[in-house]
Amino acid sequence: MTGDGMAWVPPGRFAMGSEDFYPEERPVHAVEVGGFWIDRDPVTVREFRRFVKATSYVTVAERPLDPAQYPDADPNLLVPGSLVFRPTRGPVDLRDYRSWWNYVPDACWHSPEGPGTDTYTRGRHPVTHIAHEDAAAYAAWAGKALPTEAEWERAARGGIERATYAWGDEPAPGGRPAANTWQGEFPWQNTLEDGYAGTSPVGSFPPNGYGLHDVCGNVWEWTADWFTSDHDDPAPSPCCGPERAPGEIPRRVIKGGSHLCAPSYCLRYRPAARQGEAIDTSTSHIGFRCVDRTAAAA
Ligand SMILES: [Ca+2]
Repeated sequence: MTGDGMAWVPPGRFAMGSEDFYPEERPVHAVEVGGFWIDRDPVTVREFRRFVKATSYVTVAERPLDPAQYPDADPNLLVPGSLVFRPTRGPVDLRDYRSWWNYVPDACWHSPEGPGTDTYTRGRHPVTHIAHEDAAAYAAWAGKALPTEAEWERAARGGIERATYAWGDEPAPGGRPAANTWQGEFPWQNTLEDGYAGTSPVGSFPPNGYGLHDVCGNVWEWTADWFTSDHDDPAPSPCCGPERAPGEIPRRVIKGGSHLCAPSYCLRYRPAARQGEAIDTSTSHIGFRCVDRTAAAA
């Protein structure tokens, strides 16, 4: 399986994090990572369909919700579904994400905008509406694993130390967008300089130094790590799970930003950027890729 669509990331030390953007990325610190293989592209709709056909797997977004688990939720929203982005008609208060995120019943990986939508022309797009356990189930089936945050960030940096982006420090080298992000005023005016309003076929933008596509933009990608508010905050042991307030859904780290990242709102299409995502949440802009730590170097 390795070598086929995967790239080798050599063992080594790298500077993880950034001091220049958001507090959760601080401090920059040296991390040692063993060598591993990683998918060159995010897992696509076509690949995920193969997994579902082989296993009859049902994603979290397709399952009924247990009211006992969501005591504060509106019962009308306790139906299978997922969060779908919809642009607003004009400028809105950027602190209220409910203006552009909509819980859409029956939205899922094969109906990304809800009933009546499909993925027939999006086989090579990254799969979306994937909760953490969906990504982990696919990885196990494929004989792989989800990357740790450090593995993901080292792979995304492509061997360029301390650069802002996966390709260097310039936002758009040669005046051309280097990733599928959001150009214009989020969340209402998308000027589409990169050619894509939503997800884009994997590999539509140049690879980084390790041969990886779409590490910046397109879709956020799940990692195996629990989220902490910064790199000084020790991550809880994976066996114990994260510390959290009662009733709060634990969060894992997602990386890479998405087609919804606009510099004016969320400059997170960078290797150091990170967010905590509730493990049961799926959206139209989160996918994943896998690693293989077991196979030998090429
Ligand atoms: Ca775009």
